[in-house]
Amino acid sequence: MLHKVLIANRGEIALRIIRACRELGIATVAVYSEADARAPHVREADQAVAIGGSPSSESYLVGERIIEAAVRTGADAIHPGYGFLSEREWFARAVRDAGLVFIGPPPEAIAATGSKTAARQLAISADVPVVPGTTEALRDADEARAVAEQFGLPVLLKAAAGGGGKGMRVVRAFDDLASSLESAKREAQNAFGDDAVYVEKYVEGPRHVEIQVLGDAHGTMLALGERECSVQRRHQKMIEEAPSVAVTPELRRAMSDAAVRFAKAAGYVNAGTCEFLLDRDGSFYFLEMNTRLQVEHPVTELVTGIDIVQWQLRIAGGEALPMSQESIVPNGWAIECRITSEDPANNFLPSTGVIRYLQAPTGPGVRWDGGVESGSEVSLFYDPMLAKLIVWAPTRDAAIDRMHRALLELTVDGIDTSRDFHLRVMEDAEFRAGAIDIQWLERRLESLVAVKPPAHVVARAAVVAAVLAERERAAPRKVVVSAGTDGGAGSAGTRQPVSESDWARAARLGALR
Ligand code: MV4
Repeated sequence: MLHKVLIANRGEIALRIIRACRELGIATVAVYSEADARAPHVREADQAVAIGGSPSSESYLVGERIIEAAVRTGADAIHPGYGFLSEREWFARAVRDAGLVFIGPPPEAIAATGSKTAARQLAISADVPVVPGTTEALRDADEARAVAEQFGLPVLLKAAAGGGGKGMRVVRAFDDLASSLESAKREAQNAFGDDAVYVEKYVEGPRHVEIQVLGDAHGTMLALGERECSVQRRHQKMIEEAPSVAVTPELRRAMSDAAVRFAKAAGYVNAGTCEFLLDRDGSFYFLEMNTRLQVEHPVTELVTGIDIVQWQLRIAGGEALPMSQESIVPNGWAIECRITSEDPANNFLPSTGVIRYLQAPTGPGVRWDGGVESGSEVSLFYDPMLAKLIVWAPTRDAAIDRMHRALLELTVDGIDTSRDFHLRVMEDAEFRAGAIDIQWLERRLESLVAVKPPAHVVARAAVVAAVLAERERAAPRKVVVSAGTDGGAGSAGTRQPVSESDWARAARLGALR
């Protein structure tokens, strides 16, 4: 049983972990950088320790200072959240060496899954399907050519130390092999300090489907079903859902069994995720294991009813999982939209500034996992994800409708966000049909961000906005109208791009006068 947990993270995930601790009667210690001195996670924890300057290299990435803070405050465990130190083998080891519990897998399991080539070998040994290819780094271009001839083009060169698509090259012609290998090796060396590159057959147009696993220290390993994560841009996921339209109960069982076999072979304990490519023909291939709590864990929580973060804490405290695999069946549908401080209309350029006003959606089936509030300053020091908006409904159609409704309720004033982009996705016919793959978003992006309100709506709303601007002077921040950057007739003094749904809402509000 844990008594006090230090949370080595910030933002929404720090708050998520504080909430789980509080529900279990565990005391919490936050750590914070200079920029985060007034952040919500600092206020919500029972104690807080300043650990350094604003750049994460001076604070959230300084393992020894974080461990020191845990020892000093009498914490018995550290939860790393995601990102930062969460998948660093040395940190998990250092936490253990300091006599503390690392709330995550043993360092040996992080090591066993860290290299992609080693993970592929482990998968093969556990009878888990991988994409045809090599399990060793390529020696030279001649070997690359021989392998490509064996599997057929196109092939994908991948960095063994890889992640996030760095050091990856699709090769569609034999003549390009040598130069692609050179550039992949150079990029891998720069990104990871390791130029090992191997080769796989390239799978065209697959989905990214991952399986959440949860294992205790007593030999039980459970699969909590899949998440569909194909809606991503430049290897950044934007929308996730559970379950996946492409996964039948039979496929779920097969993928779940494969994930459990892999996790057991890796000596895994605690929450982890096996990533797969799901081909159009229904075959699936193991890609890699993420040895942390993931951003998108809430969609799994909502369809399984299992609180993954609570179980991370209980497992770290030595408890055994009481559920049976057969009892874990997804119920209904959950969707998550990542609300980021990026401007979709401007190539997702990061937006900074003070959040003048924030209104989070509420109501039936809505969950807001946020890390900011009205008055928060959004800087370039950290990840642009401000919050996750997650909904649950009995069916996928109802979940999409609910997400659209919740997004309409969301107001973030003062900075640009991805909100309008998410509204457009919820309105998209292909998305509603579930016809998505890992390239879908990039194909569709232009039409998703280019939507402009019809002229008659703008004309009507211009009048309404003037009324609301007047009302805002009377009751500041109760009503906020988004208006175009051109300072057009409808401007209420904000700089947020406007969607037609904003105008429609402004018109509705105006009609109440
Ligand atoms: C692939 C692939 C197609 N074929 N492997 C990208 C990041 C890394 N984790 C694995 N990735 C891919 N591996 C083969 N053999 C396509 C991708 C890929 C991808 C995978 C998951 C989610 C988004 C993606 C976007 C582009 C490419």
